[in-house]
Amino acid sequence: MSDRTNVAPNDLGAFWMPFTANRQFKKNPRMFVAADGMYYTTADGRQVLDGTAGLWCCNAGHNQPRIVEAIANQARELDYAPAFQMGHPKAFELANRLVEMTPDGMNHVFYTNSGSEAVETALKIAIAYHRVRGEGTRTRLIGRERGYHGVNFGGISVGGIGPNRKTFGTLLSGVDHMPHTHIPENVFTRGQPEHGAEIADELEKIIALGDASNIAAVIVEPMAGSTGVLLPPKGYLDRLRAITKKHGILLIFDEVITGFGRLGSAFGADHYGVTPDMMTTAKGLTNGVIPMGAVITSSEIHDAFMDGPENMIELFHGYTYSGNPIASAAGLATLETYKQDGLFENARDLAPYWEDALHGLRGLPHVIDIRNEGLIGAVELEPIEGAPTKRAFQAFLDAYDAGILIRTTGDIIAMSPPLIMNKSHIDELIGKLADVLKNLD
Ligand code: PXG
Repeated sequence: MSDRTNVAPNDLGAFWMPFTANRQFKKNPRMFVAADGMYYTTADGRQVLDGTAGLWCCNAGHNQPRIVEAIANQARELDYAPAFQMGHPKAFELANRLVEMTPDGMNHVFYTNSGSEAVETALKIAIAYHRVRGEGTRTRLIGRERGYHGVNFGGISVGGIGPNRKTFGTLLSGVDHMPHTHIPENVFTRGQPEHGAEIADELEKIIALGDASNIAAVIVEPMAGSTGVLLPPKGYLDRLRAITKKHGILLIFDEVITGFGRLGSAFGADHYGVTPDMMTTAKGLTNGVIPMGAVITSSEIHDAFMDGPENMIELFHGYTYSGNPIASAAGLATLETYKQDGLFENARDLAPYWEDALHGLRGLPHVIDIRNEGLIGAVELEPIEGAPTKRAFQAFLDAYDAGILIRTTGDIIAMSPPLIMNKSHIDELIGKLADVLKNLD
């Protein structure tokens, strides 16, 4: 077993790392060995400011005492309980807390272990929902170009990121994609862009072609994070809502990133004032500390399944770890922390300062766009000709050396710091990023 005095494993070969350039990483590994609050500690003893809340998930910062204690206590009290045909109190308590936070009418929670599983679950529920109501022809699913809905087969099928789909065969059949909302008119917009609400009308064309009677659901991220922070133009989500409602199509918001305060409200649905039929969540649900995801559905969807003989399973779906006790305890402590420490309010209060700091990077070399919303920021760099992604990846490496953690996707730098941050953290993060950009080839 390794401990803090043995932080450098002598063989990195066995672990096939996810979404990582394995050979490059293993030649020059970047290892974190501890974390507290806003900072990681590296294996060589440096402090690195977390500009990404891990992977958009540690919204309450690291080593949060309430969460750490809840996990330890739960492990001692009840480590695991079967998830099928048995229950334990904390899974129910967490579901109640979640539906209290979600928009009116979103009243039921189905647990998963990740955002990807939440997406698969929501897509399956959508198709099954129409079937139990006697509309079994509604099986088609509609996603969006540049959408990210995790990495399982349903998610990559409705997703719109080429490399995530390219090598994985036939995917799901019966899927269409709407166009993305990233248009040149909105460059350097602060917050939600003005132009592009009409892009939602493309959905009408897809419906006309496929017929509403064949379509189960539309899935979008309210704000597309992973693809490089693409914001919904003003009015766009309202139009999607109106069109889906008109045609009896379910609207799923994938809130895996936008959930739990990232935009300064509990969910993207609140932030943008549009209520979907289902929401997928994960990440900030447990502060990223223990894997857990959840699909939150309207009563209408849930109730449609509560039919037939009472001794029958209503939905043939679920995971060994659905509502796992330790994950549930972590979830409860996380939600309590958000509330007690006013973290969503902190995100909202800091957002203008964050926006100003970010847009102060305009004019630095290679910067071709800056986007922000809540405590999310993106800086898009001009790609090196013939070598896309290289410039941003170099920025990531330089930033790490300079003591800040950022993310890159393509040539876009994305940041999503923990919601516990303060103005001096913003100064440090953006100040160091400015130095990195000034010196970038
Ligand atoms: N939906 C959305 C909207 C996501 O952003 C998932 C589903 C999948 O969640 P899981 O828990 O299966 O990873 C995500 C995940 C990045 C980055 O750097 C983004 C994600 C994951 C890892 C890195 O942008 N999003």
